[in-house]
Amino acid sequence: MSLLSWLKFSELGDERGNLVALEQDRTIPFEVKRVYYIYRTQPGVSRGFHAHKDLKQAAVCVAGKCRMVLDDGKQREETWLDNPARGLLIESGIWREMHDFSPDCVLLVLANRLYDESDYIRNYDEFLAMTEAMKRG
Ligand code: T46
Repeated sequence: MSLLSWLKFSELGDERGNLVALEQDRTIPFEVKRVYYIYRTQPGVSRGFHAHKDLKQAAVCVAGKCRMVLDDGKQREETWLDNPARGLLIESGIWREMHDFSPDCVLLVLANRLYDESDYIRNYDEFLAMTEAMKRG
């Protein structure tokens, strides 16, 4: 099964331009407790390199583009985030990396929990051990 789960947002466009509305439990399939955005990423910088123990997120590039890599410990998939009308759903227990940010990239992320550093797994070997432990139950 693909790790790439997309949310398609309606573009409420008219002659003035476009508008996308993101609503909890409607366009976004979870309770939205936190919103953050990543912008002015410096050339050549990659971000992420961690997983979350218990966090759902939806990531949408509202301007520009970046390349998102998702990894569940068994398979690794990547995609470009380059469409403000399309969000990528990222479930718990998924390693993520973001690469190749365009200079104008604004990556908007909605999350179902408040920030909690203890929810992060920032070591890849530790992440693999966690996915193995989950498989064993
Ligand atoms: C994720 C990817 C897509 C906070 O204080 N509050 C926050 O809500 C966030 C997201 C971060 N921070 C602090 C923690 C670090 O000191 O901001 C600093 C940068 O965070 P981090 O290095 O984790 O940023 P990224 O771009 O590697 O990862 C972020 C999110 O942290 C992460 O949850 O899934 O974007």
